Amino acid sequence: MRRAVLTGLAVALAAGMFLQNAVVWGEETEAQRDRRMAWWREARFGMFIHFGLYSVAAGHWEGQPVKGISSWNLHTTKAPLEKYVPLKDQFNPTKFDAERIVRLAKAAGMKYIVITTRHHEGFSLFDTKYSDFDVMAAPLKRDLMKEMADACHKHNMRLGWYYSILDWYHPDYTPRRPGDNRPTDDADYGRYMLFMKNQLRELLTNYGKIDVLWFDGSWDPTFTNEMGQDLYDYVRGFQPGIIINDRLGHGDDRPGDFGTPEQYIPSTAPGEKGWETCMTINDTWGFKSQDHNWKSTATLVHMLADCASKGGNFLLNIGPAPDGTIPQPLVDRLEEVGRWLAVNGQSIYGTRTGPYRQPLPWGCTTSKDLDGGRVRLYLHVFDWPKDGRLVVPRIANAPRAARLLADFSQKPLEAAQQEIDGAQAICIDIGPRASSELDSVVALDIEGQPEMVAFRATATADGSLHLLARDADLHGEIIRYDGQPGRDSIGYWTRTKDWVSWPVRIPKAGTYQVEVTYGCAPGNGGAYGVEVAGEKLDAQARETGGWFDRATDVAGTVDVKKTGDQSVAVRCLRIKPGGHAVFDLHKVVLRPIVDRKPEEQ
Ligand code: FHN
Repeated sequence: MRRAVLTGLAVALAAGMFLQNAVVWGEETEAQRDRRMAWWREARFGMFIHFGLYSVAAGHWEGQPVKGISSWNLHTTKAPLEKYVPLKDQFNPTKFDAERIVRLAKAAGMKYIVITTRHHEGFSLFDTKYSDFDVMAAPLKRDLMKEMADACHKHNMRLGWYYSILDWYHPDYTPRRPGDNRPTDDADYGRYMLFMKNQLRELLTNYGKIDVLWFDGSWDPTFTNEMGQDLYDYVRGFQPGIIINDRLGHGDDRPGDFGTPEQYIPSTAPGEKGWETCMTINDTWGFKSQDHNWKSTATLVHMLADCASKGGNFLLNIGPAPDGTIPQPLVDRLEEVGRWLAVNGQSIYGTRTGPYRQPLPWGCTTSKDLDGGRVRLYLHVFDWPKDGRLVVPRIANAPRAARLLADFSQKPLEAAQQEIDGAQAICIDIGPRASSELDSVVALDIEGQPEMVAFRATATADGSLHLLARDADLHGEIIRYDGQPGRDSIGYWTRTKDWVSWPVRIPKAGTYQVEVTYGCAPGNGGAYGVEVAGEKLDAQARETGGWFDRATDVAGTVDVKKTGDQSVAVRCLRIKPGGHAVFDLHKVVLRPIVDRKPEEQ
């Protein structure tokens, strides 16, 4: 009875609200949007919290461990809904302590929190009038979102709501998940949209200021980009300053203020729109008692710096235990990250991308403008050079000052310009020992905006051209450079649309032998193409025993007709069926075989 009345009321209310809040934000200017997002871009680092009935299941079902991410327990097990729903009668996280969580986020140096108000399972962690499947129907009987909102507002912590479009419980949501055989004859997606709008209105009017709306689960075809735009405008109608992610539909033109790469960091800085990598500390969203695969704190700090070096945010996830406490391995790591940020935070917060589009052999860079026209480059040194000399490659600016952020004596470091590999660079004497086991940051002040010396491979004495992974331009989001000692390779080449290129200066026309050095783990490989000044050849990538067990193949020869400034590209043409990557590329060598007169340019 309660539901029927409420549904009817819901339809009237939401329709009314819809009309009242039918605000179209399309006319927001870029400058207005930048102002709205300024705090978020400055923040760089946030806490993600996944909590729900799946936390009670804790990665198990009927006494057996369940593979995959904990938050997908209901989907993975294909459990009948009538067996899953009673989990709510066990949802009693009496030790859930919002104040403690906010204090932990602050100790970690996090500037905002995004928490699941309702995940795909459909269970609402807030007191909602539009569903009986909520925290008030569980033994806990506490509005956890009210507790989170109060604690965040009290401690001046920005707060975001995670809200799932996908719903495995609501009778009006289609398509059904595997194992859910409920008929769909009466399912009405329009009514489901009203249900979501009613809940979103509750979440945006009952809990004070909300800074982020983090939608998720919009991949089913029943949800359209038009619906996404409708929800985007509806949400901003209640809180105009709110920031909304891009999980509101399909394809590149779906609405949203920022991109959301998940469990990976784009290899090169994505476009203008803001972006935020969300990442788990072990392998699962939501508590999973058997998942102890915790990332090291160094890995987490490197990820944070890598995101900032590409102009992105890092949203790091915790999954509270069934009793509401935070597992100690998470607390330990977050507190250690916070101690690092307490010393090096200026190299993350409020920074923008450094002058390099992808990581350098020793780490990555962020930057900030200083007064008087100088620029501060933050050099995040993950791998301390053994000779104590840090090379900042291909930069023409004069160094003005350099120091280690962690050196409280502020002892100036020797920094000088030097030609390296045929291009101007800055060399800094940073001494024999790293200042941090996590990430040693050198602050290098230069005169003026960075003047980068474009890389261009030139021929060695024998006329050959050596193209190394570290000098390649990467094109694509998944492919990435691995600069760890002994690696210097381009990996994660899992898509045919990702490719690499080098600007080169071809000294002479003629036939060049193309030699490719790569590694390829068992079960992988495929076909790749090399293009030299417009001349193409195709070749096969074979297994070499491992990604870093390298082999050098003669891919073939190309008859180069154009000389001077040209380009060399390597593309993945096909990945071996069953494999997931074509190879890890280390270098390409073009070796001249026969001379020819250069063709008219
Ligand atoms: O299915 C969810 C998953 O459980 C988790 O919430 C992540 C976090 O971004 N989003 C979806 C998977 O992309």
